[in-house]
Amino acid sequence: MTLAPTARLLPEADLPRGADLLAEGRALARDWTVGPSAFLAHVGAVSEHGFKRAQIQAGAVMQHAQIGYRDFAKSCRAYHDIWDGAARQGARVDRYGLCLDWSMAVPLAKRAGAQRGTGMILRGVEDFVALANAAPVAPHFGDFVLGFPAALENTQAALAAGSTAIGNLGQYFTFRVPGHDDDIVATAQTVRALGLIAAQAVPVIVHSNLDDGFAAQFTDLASCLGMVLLETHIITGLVGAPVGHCYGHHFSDPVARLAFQRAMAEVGAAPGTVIYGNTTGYRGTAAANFASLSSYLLADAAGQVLRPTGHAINAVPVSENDRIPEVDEVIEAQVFAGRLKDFAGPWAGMIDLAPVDAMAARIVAGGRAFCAAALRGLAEAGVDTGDAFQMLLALRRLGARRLEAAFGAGVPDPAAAGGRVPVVAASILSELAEMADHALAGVDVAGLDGLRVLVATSDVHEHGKMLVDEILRRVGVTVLDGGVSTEAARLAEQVRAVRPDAVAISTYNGVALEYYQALRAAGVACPVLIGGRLNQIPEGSNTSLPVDVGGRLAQAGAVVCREAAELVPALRRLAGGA
Ligand code: B12
Repeated sequence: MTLAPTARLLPEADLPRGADLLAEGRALARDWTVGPSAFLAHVGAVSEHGFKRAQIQAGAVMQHAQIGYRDFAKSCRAYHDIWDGAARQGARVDRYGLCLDWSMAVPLAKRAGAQRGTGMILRGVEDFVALANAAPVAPHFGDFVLGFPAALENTQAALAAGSTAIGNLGQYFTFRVPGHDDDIVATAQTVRALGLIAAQAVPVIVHSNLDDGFAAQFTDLASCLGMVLLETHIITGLVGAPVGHCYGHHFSDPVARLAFQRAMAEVGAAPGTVIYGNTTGYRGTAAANFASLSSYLLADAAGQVLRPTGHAINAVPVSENDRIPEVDEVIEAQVFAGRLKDFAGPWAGMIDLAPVDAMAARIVAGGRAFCAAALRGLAEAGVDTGDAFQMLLALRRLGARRLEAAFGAGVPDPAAAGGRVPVVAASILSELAEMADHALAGVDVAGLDGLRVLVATSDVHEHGKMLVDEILRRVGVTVLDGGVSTEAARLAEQVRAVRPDAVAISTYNGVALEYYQALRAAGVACPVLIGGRLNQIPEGSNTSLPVDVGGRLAQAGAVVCREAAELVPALRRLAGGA
């Protein structure tokens, strides 16, 4: 398959040149350098890149925790107390992924009007510095820095705070910020920030969480590795900075998880930042989630023992699918990880590496084929593959599905979800199919013929939508695609255009009520079903806790669905059935 020519991919006549943007960023390195860091001083390193290399040599497995509360003082306390609490119980937290709010993607000057999610808001450089030095743990500014309109100013602040791992290139490709969706501005600011990073006197890792990016949508793990290679071409080849990859949220099969780690080792994608916890595996109670935690973390720790890639392991607290975890829960998870590492060496002896390495070899071969085909195809379409700006923008505009269909390593098959038979299938599709089976078990599906439902998401989380789409298709309802990260006003336009019988929204970012009200205000009058994470931090509240808004949504007229199993009965009621 070939791509549309650049005329359609990058039609603007006056796009900036990557080299100029990088030079602008480099020039800022006179004033913006890696600041003093409690972590670097403590471990006696000049950057986390060097620290990771030393840990690889020493055979040590590093630990990563994710934090970021709306209340800034609480975030600072957490930064210290998690490190301290874990250390008192014999575990060492090496790095924190700092979870900024999505409003932080908007430049400070315009941030007041930006829509807020549930994450941490830092008011300026002083906040970055105070937070990142609250304990000797490496600050990894991995969310909402690179990839957005505020990329440059957030990178400056992160560097000043002594951070030497900054991201998130994965988010650049897929995350959209309501009202601030100009991809040229986001790309230009990101390339300037990359120039500043590359010009530092010490190596600063450009972090990319593959699962935040296209890995959540690819159907083939070979395509995920292909992205690693493409991003390395851009960041190391064109920008001149080290890149550190993260993966894990969607990797539920331990064999594929380990195979992917060994595939990364094989292509030299090390040191990586973190192997993120398999958060999509958390669907039950704390007790059930402990089983998922043990399964993925053992594979990750054993992987580092067998073939270290410098990725820290990440024990996600078992409360994560309920709410943002509390400090004591993060400590508990870190202590769990510290102890599990003791078993990883002995357990590694139980692993038969032959099938794992056979899978890794297929991922590597497929990933290389994907990368080579993408570079060739982009060049044929007129993209300058030696220009970081053009490469980033072209990949972002193409999106995961078109990229995989055009350049995937699998054999083309129109019946396959990704347009090709995957070389090594990603597990998310089979997991969603199982969830659909579960949701439809014993449910009366009669009487839905002829219904047309417009399905959309308010943010990047699209598995809820994929599940709803799948269930509706199975019961013969016509699915109209309302898109992903669709702003309420845009969805209302679509409702006017296609006149569905109902709208189904999947929402996760803590904006459920606001989003629903905006839809109604924009004139949507048909029934609206809403599911996902139905919570919100109350406006004006300085607490860190989102509250459930299901009751208020129902009062306002929404059809609130806590489970996918409620979808069909709700539609039957709307259609006048039972
Ligand atoms: C996968 C995931 C991601 C992936 C999404 C990939 C993708 N392309 O979809 C990635 C890694 C990209 C991601 C990113 C983020 N995430 Co996230 N993510 C999750 C996770 C692990 C699973 C959510 C999911 O898709 N589940 C699969 C669905 C099918 O199952 P379910 O959620 O149980 O839904 C059930 C029902 O609710 C129902 N359902 C869902 N929708 C609908 C709709 C209708 C109409 C109906 C009938 C039913 C229905 O179907 C399911 C079966 O019953 C959750 C934690 C968790 N374990 O739940 C966090 C979570 C949703 N994420 C969260 C956050 C904060 C983020 C980020 C903001 C983090 C950050 N700072 O970067 C970003 C989002 C940025 C942005 N711009 O929007 C928070 C939300 C916090 C809140 N609202 O309180 C959660 C809860 C994690 C947490 N505890 O902090 N995330």
